Amino acid sequence: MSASIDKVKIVVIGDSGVGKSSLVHLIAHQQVLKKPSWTIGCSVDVKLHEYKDGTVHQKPYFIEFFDIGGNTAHKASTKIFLTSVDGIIMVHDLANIKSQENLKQWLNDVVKQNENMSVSSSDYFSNDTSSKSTTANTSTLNKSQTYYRQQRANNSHSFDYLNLPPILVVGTKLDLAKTMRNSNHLRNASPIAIQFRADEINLVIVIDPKYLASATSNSVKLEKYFDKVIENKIAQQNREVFKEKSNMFSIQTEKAQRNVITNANENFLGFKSSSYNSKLK
Ligand SMILES: Nc1nc2c(ncn2[C@@H]2O[C@H](COP(=O)(O)OP(=O)(O)O)[C@@H](O)[C@H]2O)c(=O)[nH]1
Ligand SMILES: [Mg+2]
Repeated sequence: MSASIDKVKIVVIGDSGVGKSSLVHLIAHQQVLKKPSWTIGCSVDVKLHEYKDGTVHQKPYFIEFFDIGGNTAHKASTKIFLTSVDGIIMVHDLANIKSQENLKQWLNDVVKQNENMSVSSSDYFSNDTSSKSTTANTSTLNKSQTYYRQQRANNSHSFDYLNLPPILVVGTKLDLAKTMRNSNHLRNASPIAIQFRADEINLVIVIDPKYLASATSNSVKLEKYFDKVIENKIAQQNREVFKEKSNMFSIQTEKAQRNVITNANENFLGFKSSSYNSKLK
């Protein structure tokens, strides 16, 4: 019996030239990408990952990496690759501070394509027009939705209200950064990783692939990150099933309550009419 293998989608974002394609190639093929070519649009690579390796819950998963071309000129056409995201790898060049700052803009592009990443739309303010909310309720929901949308438009870097999938921040070109006069920043967690409570690894990708060799602390972190992405997706799927079931349950309860009321009314009327009849006799 061949069971189909489940998959998760991870988008790899960051400025052009930071090393996204080199990173994805190294993760997926355990080899250095010799001559990285300019990524146009998006390229997809796949890795087979053992979820919870070595435990009774072990299960193979495909991890799909959507390596998004960093050229801003193609942004409009790459949007379509940013939907249905289970995890985000944000890549920046440790020798180029600007590439870290720009990650917020890249993240913003992902959020714009995934309504479920906004707490405002998924958890509090359902877009479901079939729900039986009163007119008054609907107008408040719309006001709140408009408010959050405006917030998002006004401050494109405000991520406080977001429901983001697991994020991994990867700093590349550690070799180049170490030779910089001021490399103090390498000792501490990066501001971007702190802001998004993201896991973080710093690497030399092309020159020294040993940084990701198996059983190194980086590769362990990476494996754990993939497990987290899968775990998060499973939890989300369970929440959706639960939501569906509880909706069904509330519809059934409502029907049952209506039946009880109708029966009670009928009994009451029946009782009245029978006692009335007996009086007449
Ligand atoms: N020195 C050094 N160069 C790197 C490293 N990672 C990537 N590169 C080089 O950076 C350039 C851009 O890499 P690429 O993967 O095409 O970046 P992308 O545009 O983000 O996909 C290439 O010439 C790589 O060989 C690294 O860790 N150290
Ligand atoms: Mg590339």
